[in-house]
Amino acid sequence: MSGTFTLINPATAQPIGEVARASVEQVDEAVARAVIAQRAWAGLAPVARADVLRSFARVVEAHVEELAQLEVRNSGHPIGSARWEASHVAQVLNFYAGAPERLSGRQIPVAGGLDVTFHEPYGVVGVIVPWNFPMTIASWGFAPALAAGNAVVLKPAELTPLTAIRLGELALEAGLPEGLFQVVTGSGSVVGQRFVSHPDVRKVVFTGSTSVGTDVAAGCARELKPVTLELGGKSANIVFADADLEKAAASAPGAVFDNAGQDCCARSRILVQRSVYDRFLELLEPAVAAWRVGDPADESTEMGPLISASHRSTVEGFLDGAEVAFRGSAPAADDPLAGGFWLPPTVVRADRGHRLAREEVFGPVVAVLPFDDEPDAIRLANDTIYGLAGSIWTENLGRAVRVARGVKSGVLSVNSHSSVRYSTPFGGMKASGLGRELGPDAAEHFTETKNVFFATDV
Ligand code: TXE
Repeated sequence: MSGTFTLINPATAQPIGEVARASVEQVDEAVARAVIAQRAWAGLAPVARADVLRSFARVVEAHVEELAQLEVRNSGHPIGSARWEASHVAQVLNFYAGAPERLSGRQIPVAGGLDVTFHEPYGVVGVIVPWNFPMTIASWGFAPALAAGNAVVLKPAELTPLTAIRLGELALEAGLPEGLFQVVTGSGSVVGQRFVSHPDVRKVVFTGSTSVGTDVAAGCARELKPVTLELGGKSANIVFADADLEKAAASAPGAVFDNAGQDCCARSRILVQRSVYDRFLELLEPAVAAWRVGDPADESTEMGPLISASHRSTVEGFLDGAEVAFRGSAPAADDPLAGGFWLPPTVVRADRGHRLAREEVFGPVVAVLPFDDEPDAIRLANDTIYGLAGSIWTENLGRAVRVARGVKSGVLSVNSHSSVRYSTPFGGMKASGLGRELGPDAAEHFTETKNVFFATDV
């Protein structure tokens, strides 16, 4: 299958361009080019690879505004967020530019000789990216993979390929060799599947839904191919009675409504200790009302539209029969942007067991549930198939430590909602994923250990 697909600006529902739909043959040609480019790349001195990646970082830095504007049009991200995302890509590249010269092996004491290990690149790595954070998630795969001596073929999501395509061009401008980092646009079932089945793609990085991720992992298992999975989430924001309630309530909207809730780390459940439940909701209501939803191009906007009409109806479906406590705003019917895929931020009182309390919504909907005590909070936080992120609000240090150890999630934050820093590991437990991205060890995850013994006996 080939041809093109049409891109839509989610804030206006208007078409903004056509993008090529690659065929299996075109994927195979890209992989063949990558195989050749990788051999030369891995043969370069580590400092030479580091220099090229630093140059790539600088070129991205010089194009932050252009990349951000592309993301505003293609994904509906508020311009302030899009600028952060583009700068983050430059920072990720800069951070992993340090890796080629730091991928040290070990010297292991053995009898009769010298034993050393090498971190060998896999070869070609396939990176499959979703539509929610097109640039940043792409960079978490391609930057450390390239740093470790691999070539990368990258498939952006069908809905949001524009920034990835531009990053592919900027890589060439920065001096990356032809074929080393290629962006192949097309459908998941063709391009993504070919990354899974192609014998020369030796590792796959997938971010997306848990159901597709499970199939990708099964396909990789058949090829004995390692896979990193970043999947869904249903993260809890746990607020204890002894917390700074004003601060916890003021920051809660950003923790779930950022990117219109289309964030794997969205704190889409707020668990509040019963004794302060009503007080917390009183404080949350004005914070949600003040959350600025509107034109993504406006500097003061905090939340844009959902990604597509069909995704908005999926999210709306979750609200059928739900007990809505209060809602924020969205462009009114007479607004020029009213045709976009808007949904106001929505706060729901949910029972344990309701699908809003357990399933990933991936939209601006948060479920608020009361809990009784510390063990109950941990039990409730863990009452989902997911285990990606979470926040704990308490002024009691011992409690913060106990709850952080008790919640089965890969990324937790106490008295804040931070999840992503390029220098710290990121990834999920349970159905939220397999493996970790970012942090000091990510480049090593794109290598295989080789052990070599040199006999010294005469
Ligand atoms: O994801 P998909 P979609 C969740 C979220 C969302 C739902 C669906 O709940 O509403 O998933 O989103 C490619 N082999 N998350 O449909 O289908 C696809 O082209 C190989 C959560 O966008 O999983 C795209 O590039 N690849 C998540 C990528 O996989 C395939 C982020 C993700 O698509 C493929 C995104 C196949 N058979 C969605 N089929 C998070 N939590 O961050 C599709 N793809």
